[in-house]
Amino acid sequence: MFDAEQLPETGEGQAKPLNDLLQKIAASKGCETKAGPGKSGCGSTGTESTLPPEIWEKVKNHPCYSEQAHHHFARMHVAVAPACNIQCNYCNRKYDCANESRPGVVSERLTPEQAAKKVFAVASTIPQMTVLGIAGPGDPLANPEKTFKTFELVAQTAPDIKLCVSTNGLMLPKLIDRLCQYNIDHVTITINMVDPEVGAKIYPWIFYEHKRYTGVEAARILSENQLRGLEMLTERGILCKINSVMIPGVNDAHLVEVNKAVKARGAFLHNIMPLISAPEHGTVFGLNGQRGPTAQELKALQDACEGDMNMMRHCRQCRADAVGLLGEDRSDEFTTEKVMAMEIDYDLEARKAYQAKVEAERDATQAAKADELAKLAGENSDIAIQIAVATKGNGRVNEHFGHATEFQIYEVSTAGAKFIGHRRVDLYCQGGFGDDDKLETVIRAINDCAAVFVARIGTCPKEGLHKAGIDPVDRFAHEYIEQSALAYFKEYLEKVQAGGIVHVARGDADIRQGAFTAV
Ligand code: CLF
Ligand code: SF4
Repeated sequence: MFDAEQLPETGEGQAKPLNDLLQKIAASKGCETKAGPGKSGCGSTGTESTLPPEIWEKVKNHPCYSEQAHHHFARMHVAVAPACNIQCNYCNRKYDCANESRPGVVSERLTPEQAAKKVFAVASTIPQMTVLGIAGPGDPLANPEKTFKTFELVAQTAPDIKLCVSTNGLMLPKLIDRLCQYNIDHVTITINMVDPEVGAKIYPWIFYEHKRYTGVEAARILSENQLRGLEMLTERGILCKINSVMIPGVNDAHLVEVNKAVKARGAFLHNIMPLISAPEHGTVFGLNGQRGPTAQELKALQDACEGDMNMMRHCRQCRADAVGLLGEDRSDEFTTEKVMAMEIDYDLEARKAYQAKVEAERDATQAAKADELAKLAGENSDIAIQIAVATKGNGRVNEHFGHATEFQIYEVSTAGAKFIGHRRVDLYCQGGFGDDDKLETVIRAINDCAAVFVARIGTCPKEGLHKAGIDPVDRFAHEYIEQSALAYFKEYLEKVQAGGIVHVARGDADIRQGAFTAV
């Protein structure tokens, strides 16, 4: 807990353009969602009880399509697709596709055969790895032979692994039949605009049907193919997620229109990601000083777009060769050299048995959350707080403060505990001692939170957090996150009601912008 006097001054509130934007978004609520095969009003927070059985079956073990699943199930990417057919102003082609990866990341490129062996190696070592995605380093559908060959090889040996692809959408209408042939039932399309005038500010050129197009014409062709491709996919019952990069002053207000357009075409999930932009990325936006959104600007847009189609908030902008749970990266354990030397035993039954245990753990997490929420029944308060959590996965508070490379953020109110995002941070612990500069960056990253839950924390960072008005809490070590957050919130409300503390809205927080070369 904290005293009101310890709190830093609250920011002056949201900038005017953002308020205008929110009004516009509120007006867009209730827009038509055309139902169709494979679609549902629920998204990444959907559960077994809220989703149709056939949709639940598709999302229950997919860490990107189900927020619950992302605490327990892993994905992997193989970097088999180097070429790209468009140019985005937030991308430097020296690095991985920035539509799914953070800028500045370079993945190890593989042939389809190497990729397939890597998939079997990872699946044998990490039985909770349920999804293979191809997301770069360029555009998978600009490299159809390599992409489809990889899927074909994997499907032959590992039929239990879900196949997933992420694309800029330019080639979708032309490749839709081949895509269906390979049983790919999750497709992500990055759609940043539905107005070519906006698109011209994001895409300087595209290469289509042996010809280079520029400006508004390029954006128009891209947009038409993206929306047509989305329609064709949903007509065929393929679950579609839309990624959009939020670029303040360029497409932030316009993403409302994008949200409406993709909802109307049956998209399952919308993932609005922050632009990550810094000069060292060498991108057009990085070099011209284009900023990314703050944490609260991003949240406000996600909240306002959240209607019939839920928003994905747990995306980690993974690298094109990522391996492991979202937020962790085990790709170093599976370099080509190591994989080629591995003896692989692909044991389907052992994988199924392990995954059944993981599902039981997930069900226990949900039951504990429901029990705790029942204790808040009858409380009548409009207070909501945010809590940052250090976790290694499994839905538990199980990471030390100093070892955390990210914090998961939950919003807690009488309505429940809801995952609303994550914040990447510099490691505080530098091998035996804490770094005060790093503590500053951690505090800026979670400055909108009232508390931080950790498995363990030292005296120095505790004091720093207290001074910043953030309550460091280690008494829920190894407990379930959401159950703990609700228990904390109940005590918080009781203290507010008893006059022990004064609830004050927190300020904004930073989304880290620098280049990432690690996870
Ligand atoms: Fe990969 Fe993308 Fe499939 Fe997931 S990632 S191709 S849908 S398996 Fe997931 Fe990573 Fe975000 Fe992508 S967290 S970048 S949304
Ligand atoms: Fe880069 Fe991906 Fe855009 Fe191609 S689609 S330019 S790889 S961000």
